[in-house]
Amino acid sequence: MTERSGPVGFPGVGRTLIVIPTYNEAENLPGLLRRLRGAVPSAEILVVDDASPDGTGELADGMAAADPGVHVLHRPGKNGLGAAYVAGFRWAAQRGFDAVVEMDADGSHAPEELHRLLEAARHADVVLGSRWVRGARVVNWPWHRLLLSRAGNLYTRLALGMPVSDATGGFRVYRLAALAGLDLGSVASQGYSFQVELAWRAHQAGLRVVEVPITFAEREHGASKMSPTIIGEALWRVTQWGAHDRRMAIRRALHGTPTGQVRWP
Ligand SMILES: Nc1nc2c(ncn2[C@@H]2O[C@H](COP(=O)(O)OP(=O)(O)O)[C@@H](O)[C@H]2O)c(=O)[nH]1
Ligand SMILES: [Mg+2]
Repeated sequence: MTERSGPVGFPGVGRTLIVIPTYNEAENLPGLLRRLRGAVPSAEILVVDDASPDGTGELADGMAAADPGVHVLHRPGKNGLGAAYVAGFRWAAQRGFDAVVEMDADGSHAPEELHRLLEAARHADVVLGSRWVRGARVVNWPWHRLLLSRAGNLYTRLALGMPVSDATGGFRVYRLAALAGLDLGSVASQGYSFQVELAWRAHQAGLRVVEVPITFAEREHGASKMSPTIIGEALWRVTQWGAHDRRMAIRRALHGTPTGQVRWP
């Protein structure tokens, strides 16, 4: 029986596409895809590769040729995580998927935990896999990454006032109907501030956002693409969004409450 002839997609969520951005993940991708197909066979997979010099894209093509549930989107060069996800979400919307999953290629997010996020998506618009709620675990992360994540989330909470413990994580589920209202075309984030930007937009738009505890493990192969530029972009953007929130609050206090369409900065 093929994917499409059975009950369609994940029960209670519908046709689900797992979007995996890759840049030099050749050592990690084959094992991850094998585990994913075993753990959640009802979901399809889209690898979004930015012309990785290590051949990740060609490797993904080989896996897609052997499995109709695996697809590949090739982009011409390294253009950031945010742009890769926006391209992947568009691909899903054009093909009638009901939900998209965000997931790293490096094994930090366990395929065996994905079904818990999808189960939570039955009653939510956005599900955030969270490292900083009760029941979550972080394994083998060096102290400077722990510190960066805790400090980044604390600053985000203070600046944006969102009741979210882990706004920077990258293991998530979005229902496409909800994403459609977040105006992805105007998302400016290139790097990992993309994760904060989408959580913030979802919160601003009044979507149902829930957090599910995950076990996050440091990658075993390959190198992180985190860089001072990416951290700088996140700091700058979060500060700008916080200032925008405050301006809007002052405007509401002075001129009443113009509700209706949310305007992004
Ligand atoms: N397509 C694409 N994927 C990227 C880019 N930057 C990072 N990634 C992928 O995004 C995921 C998270 O990146 P990673 O380096 O593991 O970040 P870290 O977990 O914060 O250290 C991995 O699957 C990377 O291969 C990019 O510019 N383009
Ligand atoms: Mg990683």
